[in-house]
Amino acid sequence: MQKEKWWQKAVVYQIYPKSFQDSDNDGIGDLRGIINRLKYIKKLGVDVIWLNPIYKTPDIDGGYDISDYQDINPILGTMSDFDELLKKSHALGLKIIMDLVVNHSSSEHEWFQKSIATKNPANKYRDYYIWRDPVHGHEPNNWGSFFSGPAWTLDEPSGQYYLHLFAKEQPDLNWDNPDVRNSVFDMMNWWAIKGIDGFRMDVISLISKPDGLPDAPVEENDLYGNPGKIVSNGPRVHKYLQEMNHKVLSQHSWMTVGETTGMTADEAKKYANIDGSELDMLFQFEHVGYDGNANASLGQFSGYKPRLKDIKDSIVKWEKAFDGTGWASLYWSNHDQPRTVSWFGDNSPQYLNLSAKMLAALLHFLQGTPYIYQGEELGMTNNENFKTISQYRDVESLNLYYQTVQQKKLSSSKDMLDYLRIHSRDNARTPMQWDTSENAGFSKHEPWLEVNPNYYQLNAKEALDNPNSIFYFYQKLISLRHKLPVITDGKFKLVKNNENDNQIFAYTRTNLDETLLIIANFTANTLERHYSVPKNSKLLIQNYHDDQSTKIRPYEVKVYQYATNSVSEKMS
Ligand code: ISL
Repeated sequence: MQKEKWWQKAVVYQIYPKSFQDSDNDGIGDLRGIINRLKYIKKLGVDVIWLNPIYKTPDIDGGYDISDYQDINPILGTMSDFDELLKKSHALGLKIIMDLVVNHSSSEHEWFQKSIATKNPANKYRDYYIWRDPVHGHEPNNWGSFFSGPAWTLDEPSGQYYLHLFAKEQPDLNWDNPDVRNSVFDMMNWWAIKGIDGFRMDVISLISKPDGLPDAPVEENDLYGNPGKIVSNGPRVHKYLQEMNHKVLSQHSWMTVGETTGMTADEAKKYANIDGSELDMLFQFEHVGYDGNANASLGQFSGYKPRLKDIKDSIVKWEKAFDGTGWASLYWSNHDQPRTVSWFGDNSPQYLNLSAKMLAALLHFLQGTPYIYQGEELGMTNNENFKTISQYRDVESLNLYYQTVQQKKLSSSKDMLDYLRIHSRDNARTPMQWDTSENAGFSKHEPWLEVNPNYYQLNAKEALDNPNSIFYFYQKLISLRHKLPVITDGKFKLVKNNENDNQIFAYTRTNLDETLLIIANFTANTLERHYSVPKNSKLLIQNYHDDQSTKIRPYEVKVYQYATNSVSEKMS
């Protein structure tokens, strides 16, 4: 039995700084805004704040294009604001983890500026990035960028192409170069001296490119190969992460979470092995990847909620995969996903509160470390007021629109706008809704991205005044995790015969002392089910005010608690 790590009991709150709180009224959230809201975060009861990138950036991709890893984006504040944020957070018992974006830098980073300056092989920075000669006058291979178009851009003066898996302003770093790795490790140690508490590592599964950079499979309706499939989990990724662990991570009592695309359970166990040789945990995307018939390049969408069965199979698979060997990250949403309640729940006035609480409880009783994305604790929704392309800011959404509608004419403008209204990353990035004042109390200036007009009904002030709010439900879930060891160490098990139930998710968590039984209705129907619950069990938390035993009402969730040895006394 491994000794429990501090982050195994922790709950993380994710902040997208541009959209959290504006303190200087320029329409963009900032570090002082976060400082001013620390009490709110503390009240929720979380342990850790994960900050999306706050570094110097031309901001082509929400700060995921960093031009100086050791400086702060002046629009968000200064290094002394950051120091103050860290100090004040620590004083409140809140840890801070930063985003580490080192698969690529910004094209404005000094390394790239030096890299592009000359083809002279004596220039040591040339090899910091991935440059290749043209093949038959074209790109070196067929890879497409994750943000549409080719993954290669020609630098005319040198006649070579550079690789960028994301936007052309995000050139990929060459991790096979030891100087690159050491520069990254030095930078991480520099932040360690500042006293941060860990890193979330952006697309870390993509850092080791396959030898020879072979062509990737081309999907229907696509002009380019999808590199995701062949770049993830490349040949030396574990070697590089073990080196990072040895030179940096093992020296600090941090938490680290790798964002990984294209993950399999076997591969994941190498990244997040409990032996601590690489990272502590991962974000994998399987459970947020079920999308009916969606096809981004045609702007098609299913319009239906993902099937519970798919989500359940995936959750069960990952809970089992990590059981005793690794550790899971638990999340419904982040800055790249639609809003939780709109996607998996029901954001109609009738069911928003109930379904948001159901989803929260379902996730927070699983084994792993839960992440709450800002506004999720209020039940913030997708922005149904996104009607024209000019309202969007996200590079992924804009590129998709221009390339599929205008260039390739694969989709009509209407279809694509319908698609984006459901899928665009900007749904998650609308400003935090604090109160009913101008711009939801986010800023006195017009915000960089429109506020969701539902802030009149849905905001933090209202939530804090209402004992039945989603906020207080999250607060309770977090405090239960801190109090009850079974939430951290209990064995996960699906309730018998629940595998094929497409309406109810029912599972137990059991340790030597006690058992929790979680029953969650994913639908707007009242369902009849018979679960055996021991006589002496206690209803630990629920989202209705009473218990109707075998009737499970729309989006109802209830969690029973009983002594593990009382199982034999079960009644039906
Ligand atoms: O956002 C996605 C789909 O809508 C993903 O494909 C996403 O691009 C992928 O998960 C990687 O995301 C991370 O790296 C990107 C950045 O744009 C995302 O915000 C970040 O979370 C490039 O740095």
